[in-house]
Parts: sequence; C-alpha cells; structure tokens
Amino acid sequence: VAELIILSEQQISINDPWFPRKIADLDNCNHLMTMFEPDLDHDHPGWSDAAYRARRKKIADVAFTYHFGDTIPYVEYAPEETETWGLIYRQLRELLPSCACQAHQDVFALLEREGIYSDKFIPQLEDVSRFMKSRSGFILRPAAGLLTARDFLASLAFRVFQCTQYIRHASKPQHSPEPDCVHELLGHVPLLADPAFAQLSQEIGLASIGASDDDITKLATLYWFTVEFGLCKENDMIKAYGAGLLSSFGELQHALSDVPERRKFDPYVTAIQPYQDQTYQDVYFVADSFDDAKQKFRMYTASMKRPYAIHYDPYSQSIEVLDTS
Ligand code: NLE
Ligand code: FE2
Repeated sequence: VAELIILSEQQISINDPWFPRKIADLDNCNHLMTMFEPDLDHDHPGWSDAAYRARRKKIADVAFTYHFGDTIPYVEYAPEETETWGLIYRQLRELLPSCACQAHQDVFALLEREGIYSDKFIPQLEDVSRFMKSRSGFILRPAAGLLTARDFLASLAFRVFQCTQYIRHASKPQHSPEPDCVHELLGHVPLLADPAFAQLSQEIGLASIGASDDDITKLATLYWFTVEFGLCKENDMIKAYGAGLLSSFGELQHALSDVPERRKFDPYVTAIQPYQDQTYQDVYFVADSFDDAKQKFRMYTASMKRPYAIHYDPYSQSIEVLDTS
C-alpha cells in the first residue's frame, strides 16, 4: 500500500496525469486519507476501544484484497453492531418523511419493500450493489475508509461507488465524522440508485479525470456541500438530499433548524467555501430544486479547463482521451 501511495503522488504531479482508463484500474484507486483512522486520531470515538479498532480493521482490510468483479464478501455483524444499526435506522425512519427529498424517500421505500433494508439487520454490500445495478447501473466496491478525493471521484466516473463496510462506534450513533456503512447505505445508496442522480454523480466523476490538484479540491468542496450536505427546496419546503445529513439523525435536525446559516447554492461560491469535517456544519447551501442543483453543477463542470477531452464508453466501461489538437 505504501508503495502505491508514493507512485500515485508522483503520477498525479506530472503534466500528463495517470488516471484509471478502464473500470478494473480502480483496483489502484484506494488510497486512504489517514485523518479519521481510529488508530491515529485521539478524538475518534473508537480511540480508547481496542476491540472496536481491531474489528473495524478486520472488516476494512477486505478492501485491499478486493478486485474488480469479485463478489463483495459478506460480513457477519455482531449483535451490538446490528443494535447500533437498528437504533439509527429507527430514528432516521421517523425523520425522513419530513426531512428527505422525494427521490431519496422513493428508493428507500422500494428497498424496504424488496426486503433489502430493515432495522433488523445490516444489509450486505453485495445485495445492495445488485439492487443499484438494476436501477441505475451504479455498483459498490469495498473501501477501507475515507479515500483521497482524486481516487474517490475517479471511481464515480465509472459508476462505481467506493463504500465502507464497518459501522460507527456505538457511543456516538447520532453522528460520525467519517464514512461508515450507515452513512453509505442510508445516506448515499438511495440516491445513487436514482437514474438522474446517478447520471450527475458520474458527470462529477468524469469532470475529475485528469483535473489539476486545484480543481480536484474545488470539486471535492462542491461534492461536500451538495452530495454530502446539500439542501434543496421542494414544494416550498427545505429538504435534505446530502448523504451526510440523511445518515445522521443529529445533523439532519440541526441542518433544518434555526441554528445554522443557509445560503443559496452557487457553484462558483460554494467551491471555495472552507469547511470542517469533525462536527455539524454551520453553513449549508440550498438549491432552488434538486434539478437546479444538477443544472448549476453541470454548468460549473463544463467550464472547468482540461488539456484534452475525454469520453466514457459504457460498453467497454473505459475512458477514451480524445485528441483535441
Ligand atoms: N456525518 C455523517 C454521519 O454521521 O453519517 C458521515 C459523514 C461522512 C462524510
Ligand atoms: Fe459520503
């Protein structure tokens, strides 16, 4: 892993950056950000819990041996893990009808009807991935934790969502600073299974391919304030479509309360807004509608500069560089 990280850093600093050309190349796009590792971060809720840390590592390690096309290994969750899941699930289930955007609610209901989601068990990534594939073409691949923005965004270009499989520490169910299976499954999956949202996600991914470090930072910031923490108007009410809100019953209520500041979504402003990732946000961006967010995002990515044009071929699941000379 260490070797890969160094190689990747050299590759992305040169003028003709390396990027995955075919979907199997995503096996090389699993570089982790180290900031939330419970072994390294004293503020992590699991810091003083050695058993939790060992468990999390065991589940996360699957990601390093996984290859594109493999069945995602099933995890046998312990009763206390399922209990944490159930507690969060029931809390969120109460809030979603009044707080979540319609597209999220529609797919969530379908997942329950098909018996894939329930408060009784943690869904297995392989089952969820199959469901998503049939709805929008998105698939999951296991990830060991928070990935670098470049690797994470690149996978979206191929309609692949890198997904953690371990669950947050039981002491802090209402909010986790890092992704975990609750966040991925309850926050991201319903919208990624929605064809229009899937299309937008892939476009964000394609915009990141071969982008400069500065553009990657801006795209990651935009992603943060939209896909993770975005709000949008629906029938004159403000609803959440950001996955970081839809997976945190603490922050979901905070975001829609009178406490935080809410500003109008404008990608050029939002892309440079500083943020922190330890606790609830104090500013959120509200789009006039879900479609408005998509339109504006598209305008922004279309105006990004890249020395060449790229094309995604869905039949071979590969990216072609078009000669623009
Ligand atoms: N704060 C979110 C949650 O508690 O589910 C996770 C955010 C990951 C970026
Ligand atoms: Fe996320």
